[in-house]
Amino acid sequence: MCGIFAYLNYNVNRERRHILQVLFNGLRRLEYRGYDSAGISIDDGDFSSFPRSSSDGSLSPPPLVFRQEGNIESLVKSVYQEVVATELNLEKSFTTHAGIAHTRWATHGEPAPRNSHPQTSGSGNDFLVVHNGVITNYEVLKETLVRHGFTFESETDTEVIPKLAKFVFDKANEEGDQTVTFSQVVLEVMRHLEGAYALIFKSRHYPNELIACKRGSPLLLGVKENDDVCNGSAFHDAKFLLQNSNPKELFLSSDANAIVEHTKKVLVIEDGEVVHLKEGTVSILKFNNDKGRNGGSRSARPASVQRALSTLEMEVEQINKGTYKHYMQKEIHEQPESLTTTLRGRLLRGGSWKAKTVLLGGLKDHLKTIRRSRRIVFIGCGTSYNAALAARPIMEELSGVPVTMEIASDLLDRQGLIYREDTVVFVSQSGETADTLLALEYALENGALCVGITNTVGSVIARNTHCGVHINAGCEIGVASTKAYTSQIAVMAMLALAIGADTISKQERREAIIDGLFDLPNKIREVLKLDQEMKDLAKLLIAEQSLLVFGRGYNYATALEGALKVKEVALMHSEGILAGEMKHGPLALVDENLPIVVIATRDACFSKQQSVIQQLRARKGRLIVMCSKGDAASVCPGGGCRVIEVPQVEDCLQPVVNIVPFQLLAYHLTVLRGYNVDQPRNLAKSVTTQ
Ligand code: UD2
Ligand code: GLU
Ligand code: MG
Repeated sequence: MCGIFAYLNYNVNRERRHILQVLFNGLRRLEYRGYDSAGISIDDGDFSSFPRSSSDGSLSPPPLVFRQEGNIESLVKSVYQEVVATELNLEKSFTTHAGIAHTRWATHGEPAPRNSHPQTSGSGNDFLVVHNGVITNYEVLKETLVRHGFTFESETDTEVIPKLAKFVFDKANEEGDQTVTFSQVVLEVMRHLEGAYALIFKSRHYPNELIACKRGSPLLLGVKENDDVCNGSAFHDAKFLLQNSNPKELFLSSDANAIVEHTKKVLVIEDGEVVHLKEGTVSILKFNNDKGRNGGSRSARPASVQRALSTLEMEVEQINKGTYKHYMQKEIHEQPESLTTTLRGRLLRGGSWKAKTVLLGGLKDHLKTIRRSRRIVFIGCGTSYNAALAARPIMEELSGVPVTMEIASDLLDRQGLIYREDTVVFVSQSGETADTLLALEYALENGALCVGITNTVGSVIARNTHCGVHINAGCEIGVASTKAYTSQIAVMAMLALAIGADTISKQERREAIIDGLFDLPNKIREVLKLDQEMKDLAKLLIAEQSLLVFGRGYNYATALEGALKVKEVALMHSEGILAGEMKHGPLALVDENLPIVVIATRDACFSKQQSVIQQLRARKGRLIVMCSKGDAASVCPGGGCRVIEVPQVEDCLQPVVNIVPFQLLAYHLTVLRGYNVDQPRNLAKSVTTQ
């Protein structure tokens, strides 16, 4: 769920101080994902002076483990305090060393040092494990291990893993197999684990080695070879890279963010693979008979696999805040650029500049099937669901196919109906949202055509869908999604254009939308000028308990997403309401105190929204009206309500513009109220557990 980082320097001299810095910086790169505690493990002595020990572990000293509740800086502080107290030598140099680190987002057991990772096999730290995800069968495993004499000190599901590793290792040794390898131990452990996980193992029995494996949760390996010592062409041979014993530094992480500053050469570890880092080589074993992330019997023997490295397309600058105070602020303001990259290469004006079309490379072979489908189903959670909702009207209009909406968890709870004739569109920024992923497995089982819309190339959803579109919004770090939302809507509008591209009668409408898309980045630049105005509004609302947002039609989604932003970062109750439902309940709340935003930009619903405003004013509602430029007088005749004027765009693209003032409002409210903008309380960036 949260973050994993590991650093192995092989035949490269590194002082302990440096190793600690690399591990801490790795954790800082994962910080944005939200976490409640952190921990690391490094070696006490230099393992290279110890031969591989026997099961009693008497030869090599146990690795050191540091764990803290709270933020990374408190871990850093406590580690340096320990260093002083125990006179640990920071200048001590290691030619080879394997260190692991973790940020935890508690699922089992409260945030506390004993529940933080690395979790251990026992007092000698024979096996240490960092884990992202959830082990669903930990209770049975725990019972068995307790029967074999293990005592547990945490409430985590994770603790069974290092203990199981020790159990397997000890058993092999008792049976006289002193040659059992680290990967054999882990493969045996993995056979018993059910659930979703990314794991790194460190062991005093296997000094300077690490094992990484995963099922469901993401994990990458970064490889940095020392160019000075590598010669010529061999260096460029990816397979060779994984197998030579040149000096090198290896990084493992759940997130490319923590790797990109060291190297761009990566291996995206796949489900079921056991990646063994040993003596400068990387070997991979895999179960052939993989039954998917929920486990199941895997009787087949693991086979060794060859994989080539790929190159990360990310730039280090993308993960820095630049001149901004917060990632959320940076990401709001970079929307003209993120939308430009989303649209790049996908809007065509034809040779004559007349035939305007959309080209989505990932979909062109599937459009016929999509057009023939009986239904289009959008599936997402949170902001991604809202983005799909914003695109629903234009999708129905242009495709002529009915579109239904599903919140992923609800579809799974109901085991709702999905048919072979359906096209199911999965929307997820990270491409690893647990509920969306499970809904994908469910839709695949039911034979539907599965389309992904994600921001993360190589993510599980991108890989497991039949086809899809990357939104290319660039790395989004703020937990509250902003630029991914606007890019998702832009992509789904293009999806609607591509699906509907063969209907002559709608050619004019389509061209107007394409023109609108071309101009969208400019319009976003314009609406961003409302920054100060939204800050002023935030000052007015700072002490409010609640904020209602009324929208309808294209902007029903804006009401939901605007309220979600305010809720998730500013920690203020806020509710998005379909204006058509006003008289069926919400109207009872209206008085002169409760602030209400009404979205009344120009579209087919405009006159209905005007009447909503009148009815709210008749009840002395405290109104803030969002309208198209120049419409202040018509939405609020006689004055008396606060007005936010936004540039008008093609109706179906208006949600992209309209959400921006809400993002700014939520941002300023959060800062003014003194809350953490980038890591809102209790939330994580990508929700990889159910
Ligand atoms: C591809 C390249 C892009 C550039 C461009 C040139 C990638 C990732 N993209 O962009 O760098 O070279 O071609 O025309 O190499 N997919 C899924 N599920 C998803 C998302 C994507 O299956 O959730 C598939 C999609 O069907 C396609 C591939 O991934 O086969 C790449 O998708 P894309 O949106 O990046 O494709 P495109 O043509 O815009
Ligand atoms: N389920 C584990 C725990 O609660 C790991 C959580 C995580 O992914 O951070 O400790
Ligand atoms: Mg979200």
